[in-house]
Order: sequence, then C-alpha cells, then structure tokens
Amino acid sequence: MSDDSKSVPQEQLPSDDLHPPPMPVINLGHLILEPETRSGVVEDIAKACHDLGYFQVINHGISQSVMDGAFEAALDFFKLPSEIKEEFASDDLREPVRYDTSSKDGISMSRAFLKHYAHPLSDWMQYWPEKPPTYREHMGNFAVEVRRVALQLMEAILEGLGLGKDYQHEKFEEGLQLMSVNCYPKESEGDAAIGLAPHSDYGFLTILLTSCRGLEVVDRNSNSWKVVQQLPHALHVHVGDHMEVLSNGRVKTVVHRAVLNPEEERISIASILGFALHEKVACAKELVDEQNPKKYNESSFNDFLDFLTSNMDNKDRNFLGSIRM
Ligand SMILES: O=C(O)CCC(=O)C(=O)O
Repeated sequence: MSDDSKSVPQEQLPSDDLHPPPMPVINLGHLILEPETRSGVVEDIAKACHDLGYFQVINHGISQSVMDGAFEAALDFFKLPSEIKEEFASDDLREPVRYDTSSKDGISMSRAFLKHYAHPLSDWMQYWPEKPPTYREHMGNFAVEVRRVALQLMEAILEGLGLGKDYQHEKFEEGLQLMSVNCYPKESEGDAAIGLAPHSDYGFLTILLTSCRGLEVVDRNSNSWKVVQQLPHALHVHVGDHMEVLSNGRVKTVVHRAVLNPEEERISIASILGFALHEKVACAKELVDEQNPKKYNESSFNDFLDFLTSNMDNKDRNFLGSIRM
C-alpha cells in the first residue's frame, strides 16, 4: 500500500524525543456538530496538514467498544495457526485479501500484516477471513466508522484548500478504503528495532488506530524522527501521496515508520482513503497557476499497483517520485 520515499531522510535520522507538545489535536465534535466552530477547526486542520502533515482526532464518535472489537479481531487473527493465515498469502498485489510476514515488500522488517479492501463492505467482506468468527463483524463495524471520520476530515481539508467541501464528492464517496492490519512482535534483544521501514502511504488520508506506542514520523522542522504519543481514545491521521498530488504540493505526504515496542506486541490498523482503483488523481486545476505550475502527473491506484509489481526487486521504490514532473 505504501512506497518508500527517498526524497526525505531515512533511518539514519536521529530519533528524537516524543513529539513535542502540542501535537495538533482536532476535536471532531467541533467540526461536525457546531457550525459556529467549524471554520476555526477547518483552519486548524489546514495548518496541521500544511505544517506537519499529521494530527490526532478526538471526539470522533467511534465508541471504545468498536475500537476494542477491531483490536480483538486483529489479535485473534494473528494468533491463529500459520496454515490458516497462510491461506491468504499471495504475491499478487491485486488479491482482495493478502497476508504476509516476509520483507518482500521492501519495508516490512518485522511485521505480519493482513491487507484488505473495505468499501463498499458488501463487495469485499465476503473475501475477509472467516476465522476468528468475530473478525468480519468487528472489523466491519470499525471499517464503516473510520471511513465516516475519513470523509468528514477530507471535506474539511478540501475546504481548507479553498476547493470547497464537496469537491469531487462522488469520487470520494465511491472511492476505495484499504485496511492494513499490522502485528509487530515485542522488541527482544537481538531483534532489529524497526518493524516497518520509512515510507509514505498511497491515498489521500490514512487513519491509524494503534494499541501502544511505536509509530514515528519525520518532523520536517527538525528533520528528525518523532515518536508519536498516542492520546487515549484518539486516532492518528496523516496525509498521503495523493493528497500531495491533489493539492499540487501545498500539503506534503508524511514519511513514517513503526518501531518495535519493548514492552508488548503491537497491533495497528491503518485505513486508507482513496479514489476507486481506476480513477486518476490529478492536481486540482484551481491550485495550478503561473506561480504554481502543475507538479505531478495524474495516476490511479491501479497505476500504483502496476508500479509496485514491476519494481518488486527494486529497493528504490518511490511512486511519488515517479509521477513528480
Ligand atoms: O504500524 C504503524 O504504526 C504504521 C503502519 C503503517 O504505516 C502502514 O500500515 O502503512
């Protein structure tokens, strides 16, 4: 789902302290429920996207029991015997569900993952694991809720870019949701501390639910890694490659990685919002002018999969770099 980004610093960067407070925290209730506070929240989101490319969301309306259900479904899946999980193993990136524990993708250093599409749920859920028996229901409940949050945030970001909240509304409504359910072992002596190598995500937005600390982002101001401190009940949001393209570079994709947690095994559930597989994403013409010429060629998720497939053995897989003009 992701591509290595070579235009930004990599593993050698100093790993600094925790993200210095204040990590931007967006109260979604103030965006959705209170029209008089909406414009201020839209501005806060625009600033977070522009300055950092990431923020956290609270008061998002996803209940703790739905989030716990998703964690439990993920954990129970990863606890299954290997032969059951291996039924989903495939080198074909176009499979609707894929399980892997190897580093073939060039970024998984020490992680098992299950990736699947989730929107529309009625099209995709039939391919999801039937074991554990609660997987479909619990992960499905979370998928629907997290997509609602992603669309609400997307509207605010589009508004903040001056495009209006309904910009390309149907393409977002009909777009894809790709979920990456990740499991990282507890760090032990002798293990490499990196679970997932630096990369940026395809798509417009990624929303991450994580069970404990382990996510790190490149802080553009200090050019160093920052450990993301997960606030209770919050979701972490970051901007993806296609947001950079659509905004013609006004907001930049975020390079991030996952390190192993020394205290516990870690689960993270990433939900990516994109256009439909075949749908091209181009720089918004409203954001292109003489001072800001078009910076990227258009591309679709299908193009991204083709790129990954044909660069499977190539460590330098930088999709965004390949469409930059
Ligand atoms: O596990 C994490 O915190 C990050 C996951 C991620 O970056 C991904 O699934 O692409």
